[in-house]
Amino acid sequence: MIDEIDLVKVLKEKKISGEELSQIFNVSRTAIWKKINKLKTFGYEIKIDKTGYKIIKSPDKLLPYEIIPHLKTKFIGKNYIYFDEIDSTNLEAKRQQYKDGTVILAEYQSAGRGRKNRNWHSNKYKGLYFSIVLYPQIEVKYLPLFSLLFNYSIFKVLKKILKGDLKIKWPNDIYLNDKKIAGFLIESGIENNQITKLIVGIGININQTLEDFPSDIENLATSLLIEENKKFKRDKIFLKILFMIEKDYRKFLKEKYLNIKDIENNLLWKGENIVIMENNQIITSGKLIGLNEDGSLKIENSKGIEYIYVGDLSIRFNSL
Ligand code: BT5
Repeated sequence: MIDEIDLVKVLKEKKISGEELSQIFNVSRTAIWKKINKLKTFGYEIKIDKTGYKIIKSPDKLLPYEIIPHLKTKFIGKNYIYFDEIDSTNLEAKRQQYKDGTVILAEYQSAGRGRKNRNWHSNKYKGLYFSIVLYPQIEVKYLPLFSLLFNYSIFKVLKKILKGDLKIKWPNDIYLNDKKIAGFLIESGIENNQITKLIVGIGININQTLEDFPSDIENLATSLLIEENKKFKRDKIFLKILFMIEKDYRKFLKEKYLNIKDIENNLLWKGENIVIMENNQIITSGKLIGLNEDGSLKIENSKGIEYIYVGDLSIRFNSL
């Protein structure tokens, strides 16, 4: 059996003959030739001449060969499941009993989902669409904090590489210059008051252009490319995110504590008048004060302080 990850590594390092490759991997030259052809179908540009093979260009894809050798994590992503296309990575995470830390990524989702069965739009090879499978075994009261925990992990990674105005929108989104660049769909399995399983679905718009977004979200959605006027390396961002998520997740499980103030300081619409909607109905409104220790949102209105546990936020315009 040829370890394809090793083969790609060797082919990237230097030009190497078929003879040498068959010795290294202890297989026939025909077997090597077949693997080379397989890599070509993935988009690798391989220079082939009488003296050997060399990868001269790798495809802009998040293939296991491009991710696994560069992972800096202890368990998240070690089991990395890659799809060129799938219906939804969250659905896939539910179809099988994947082990702790499994990351399922798709270049394109034909039925990407948001919360409440809303739709998540993906553009092939332009965003990050993935789900992480975790088995935290922690009391259910911590569930609302997980959205904020992962949201803040991603926020920190993006903050380091972006110039624009990055904000956390409670509870599940990240906004850049007042438009949505990322959303989370966290699904959980609960038994005996314990969170036994978490499926953390994450969608991030990276290299989309304006034309890539359908008309129903063109005023709401944006990408890193649109806002920062440059193309980003998806693999680099993805690897950093997995590292940060693992670090924050492990710390949280150990300490059972999240520094809400850090998140609050970066909250979208803090101090502004907002409305809270559920199923397209306004359920309440008020001034956004901040976050409570349990992850709920704190607003102030004529009734005093209200704590919000579910709902979608929007800014209050004068006409409302
Ligand atoms: C979310 O829901 O924002 C959660 C999105 C989670 C997507 C990931 S991708 C990997 C994993 N597999 C899945 O199937 N899903 C997860 P919500 O807060 O309900 O927002 C959904 C709304 O965001 C939609 O109704 C649109 O208005 C808007 N939207 C859809 N696609 C978008 C995009 N690419 N960028 C920005 N906004 C989008």
